[in-house]
Amino acid sequence: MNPIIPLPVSAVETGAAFTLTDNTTITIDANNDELAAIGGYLAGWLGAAGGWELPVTTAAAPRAGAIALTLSGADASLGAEGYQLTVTPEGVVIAANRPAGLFYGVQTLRQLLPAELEGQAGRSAQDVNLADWTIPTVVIRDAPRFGWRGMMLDVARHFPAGGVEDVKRLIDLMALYKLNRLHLHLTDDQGWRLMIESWPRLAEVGGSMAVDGDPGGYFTQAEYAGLVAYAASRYIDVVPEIDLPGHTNAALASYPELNCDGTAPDLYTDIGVGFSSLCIDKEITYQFVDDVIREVAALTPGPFIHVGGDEALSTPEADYVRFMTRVQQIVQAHGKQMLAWEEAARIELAPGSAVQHWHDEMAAHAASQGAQVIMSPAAHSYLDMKYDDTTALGLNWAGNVSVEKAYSWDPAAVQPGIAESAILGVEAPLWTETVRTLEELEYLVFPRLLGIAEIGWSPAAGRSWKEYRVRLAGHAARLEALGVNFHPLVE
Ligand code: TNX
Repeated sequence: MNPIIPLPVSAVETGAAFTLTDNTTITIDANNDELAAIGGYLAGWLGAAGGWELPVTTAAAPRAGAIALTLSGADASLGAEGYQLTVTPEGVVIAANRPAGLFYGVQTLRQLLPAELEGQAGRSAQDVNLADWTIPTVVIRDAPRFGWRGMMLDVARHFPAGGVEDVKRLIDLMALYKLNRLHLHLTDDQGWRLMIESWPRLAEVGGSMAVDGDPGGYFTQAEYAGLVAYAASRYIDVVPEIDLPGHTNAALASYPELNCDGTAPDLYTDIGVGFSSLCIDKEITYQFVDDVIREVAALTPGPFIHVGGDEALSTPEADYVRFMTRVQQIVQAHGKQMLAWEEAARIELAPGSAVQHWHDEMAAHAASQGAQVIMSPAAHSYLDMKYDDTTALGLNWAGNVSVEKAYSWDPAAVQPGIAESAILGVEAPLWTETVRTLEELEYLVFPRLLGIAEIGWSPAAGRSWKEYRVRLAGHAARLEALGVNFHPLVE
């Protein structure tokens, strides 16, 4: 059997094989548009890989020779994202309680098929070699350890060179490894990357440049809504971040009235942090925050709005607490829950607010207040750290993060005072101070993101680098077929 990442909870091979043929059909439960969409996604993947068309039909019961996707018959204990995948000589049945589970079962089926079938759009039926389509019979039962399995992309320091298409490619790659949250760091000192209709200069002026004076860019609201919908079709929630009250030079440069002295600073193209702050005593600051959060909330189906709160080194402590407390109220007034970097644990967190751990003990303080925590320890999960001293790209303030180091940690053990019950899940951030192109982005993200995906999904017991590195090596051909520019999988 091909190596599966993330490792399933259990997989028992049963000693025979199933071969897809041009008679294979995909069957789904009747009257369910979401299942029709997942069936179409699978048919599209198989079609691209084999140059054939598999019909998607509805069926009351699994049919011989079919790949059945059904919401009947799954164990309730598998929850909302779990699935059972049963391959027999007669066919494949994927059963789940919710459509998300079927989507993940489809990703596992995809990994069971040969890696060379990835990225084959344009093949014709004559190229199909039936031997390529044989998979061992197996019974897989699988469900995630954590509900939040994310990656963060900083589109502020550098805006993706290929715009929304680059982000969609990343979304597709995340889906293959069962990740379900894409946190977009939309604003920072060097750029504001989402059009806010009530404050258009944020994007027009604040989005016009990037680090080193590189080209800027921003998402229109229509483009952003399109990304949210595309991600949703891959069971990924987009989590928007508007970084406040520091990391705001791009906003301050766009509107002089947001500055305490009424004077707009120049756009900033260096990579220092901690020098900018919104003007905490001006009422227009809160009008600005309210307008931005209202527009962002309207674009966000999920429950959380991330409001940054990190490295506000030029905002006095008392001002920070007053400001973030008010921001928390504004987020709630727009029907959302506040998410912020762990520095925000300095305020009294409201029920439902959550923080993101990255470098110190503040998240433990949030947990002691009853808040949920997302684990992004820089020394293990920061995708912008160099792999080793020879890596040309990236930073190293948190040390080098080898492929092994990105895999070898546990969310419930890495930081004292944060119990498993307080942990929503894991997220790997890619800050883009040094990242200009999709190729560079992929080099830093892959393969470390696969390890983060496994930490978020697979049971802690039994995970080991020694075993994982072999499975990871087995994914080189798949990433190659997908055209991913990855760092060597195992050093
Ligand atoms: C720290 S992590 C930051 C970012 C930088 C990053 C570079 C965090 C909340 N703040 O502003 O981009 O380091 O690694």
